[in-house]
Amino acid sequence: MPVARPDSSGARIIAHVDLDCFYVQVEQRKQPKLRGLPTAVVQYNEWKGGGLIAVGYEARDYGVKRSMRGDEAKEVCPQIELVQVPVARGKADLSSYRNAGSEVVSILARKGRCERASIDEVYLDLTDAAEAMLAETPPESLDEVDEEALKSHILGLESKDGNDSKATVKEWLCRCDADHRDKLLACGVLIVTELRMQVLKETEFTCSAGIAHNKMLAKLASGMNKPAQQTTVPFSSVKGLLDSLPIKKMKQLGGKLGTSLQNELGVTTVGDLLKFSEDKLQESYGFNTGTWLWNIARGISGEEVQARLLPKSHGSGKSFPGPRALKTVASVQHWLNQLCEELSERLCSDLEQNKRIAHTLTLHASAFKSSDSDSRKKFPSKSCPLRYGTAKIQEDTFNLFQAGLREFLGSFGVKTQGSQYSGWRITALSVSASKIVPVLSGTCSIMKYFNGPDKFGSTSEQLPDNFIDAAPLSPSGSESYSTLNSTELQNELPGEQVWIEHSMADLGQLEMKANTWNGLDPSCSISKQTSGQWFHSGTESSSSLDQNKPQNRDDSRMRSVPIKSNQQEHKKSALKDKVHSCPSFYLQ
Ligand code: TTP
Repeated sequence: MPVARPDSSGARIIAHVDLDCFYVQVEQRKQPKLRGLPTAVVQYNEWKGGGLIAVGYEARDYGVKRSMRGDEAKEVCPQIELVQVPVARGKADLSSYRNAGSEVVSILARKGRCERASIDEVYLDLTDAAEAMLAETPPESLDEVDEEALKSHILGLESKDGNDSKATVKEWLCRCDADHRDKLLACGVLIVTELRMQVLKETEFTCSAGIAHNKMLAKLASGMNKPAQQTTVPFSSVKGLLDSLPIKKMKQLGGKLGTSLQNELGVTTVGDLLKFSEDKLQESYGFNTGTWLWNIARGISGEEVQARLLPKSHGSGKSFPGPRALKTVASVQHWLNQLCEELSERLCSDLEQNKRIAHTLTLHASAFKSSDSDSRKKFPSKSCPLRYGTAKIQEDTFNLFQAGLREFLGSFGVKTQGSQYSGWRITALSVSASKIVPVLSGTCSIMKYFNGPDKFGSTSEQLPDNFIDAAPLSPSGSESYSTLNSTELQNELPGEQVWIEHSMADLGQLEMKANTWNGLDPSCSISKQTSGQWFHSGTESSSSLDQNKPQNRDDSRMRSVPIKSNQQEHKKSALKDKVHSCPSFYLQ
């Protein structure tokens, strides 16, 4: 539900930067011979040449669209180059795109507070940089303005007769009689131009940008002129922009709320909302949403740019449409293991590079029963505390799946074990890790992470506001953003939490000392840091049990232990298991 936030006092300069046909650019950088050719990226899949997920601008000129299959694209553009998304573990491997996005973020973050909003989108708060420029080198003092800045689009600015548009833009940028807001915006235009040029120089990627006084307007503007262009929204042009903007184009109004506004209030454009009083909107949609609607009709939005360079969660998912739906527990377990391997790898690299740890593991699935009267019943999402180590994640995820399946089936009473057809089908699976926080320096008890006062919610280990700025940028930064189409899921979805017994009853007593540590998890290989705070885990443990295999001795013991009845008996072995699953970074 949208929430109205008061517009911050004073003019802010916010930019929204969006990479152009992002996956295509990444593939073209890998294969420079594709540059300038009509190109699209397809999801691996033999059916009709796979689904297009990114279409280059040259291909768009031929009428190729993202909704097409590869075969269809070839019909409208026979010379199109179709590049397959990299595949790992039988599913799309997006790591090269994530890494490429991180490269861009690290450049953009140099000029102001930076929020990574998706795999290829960033918000920047450039207010301080713009204020500084205005104080030191105001645009009106410049003899020359960068050619690229002169290509900017300034909404509401008409080219005067006899003047080319660059001259008009220059005049607007360098006006000395402009009000403070527009002067700051002009500085924002110059700063964003510079950043975009720097991105091009360092990464070879082009991007488009919107520059405005708030996030909402900046986002609207960034998509107006693509590729490789930027659009600015002066305060005086806000009304004109919103008056004609179809209501469904506005962020958060593309769904049910937008439909209701159309059907109930006869609203077709954002500007139409101006006809309604705040009271009326509140009466129809509740206090918060009513105020939010009243504000957006006027271009008011106080939403802050969050300092966030790293993802809030990691996820790995896959869908199994139509005949590929999974029908047996064994096949589900196979795919869960693949997804968990990927998730575990990403968690380890986040830990290694950013010193962050995730607390919650969540499983989501889509399913249906083949002979079901209650076909709308959803497969419940399930969560539990996250234990590090691939085998542990696989084990816990499988347990979550079984808990979900039992609930999903209810009294349906179908067979859930074995490899036989069981009367249910799974059409999508995804596993995610959330509640990611920095590893506290000086932490020497693993209980902080495994059995703290609140395993999920009200932990005191909240992400500090300035954490992102202080943390090194993840070159493998992975996203919880919904960047994928329906074939590959990558979501952060809150799910119901389920507690899995982990035989952790008395681990709280454990004080682990670095010098006694030798049961390290091979699934996280942490490089030794010069500070001496980190330990190499991979080689030291290579001769111990392979914890990547769910069948290993520790894991099967964990699975077979009835925690409550045999707690004392198994305390020691469970403790050992936990120690084995604990990455070395908890120690110092
Ligand atoms: P977008 O930013 O939506 O699109 P784009 O960058 O390809 O093109 P544009 O220049 O119009 O912004 O998506 C970013 C990347 O996310 C895109 O290159 C591929 C991926 N993606 C999917 O995998 N599936 C999807 O359904 C969408 C919309 C994007």
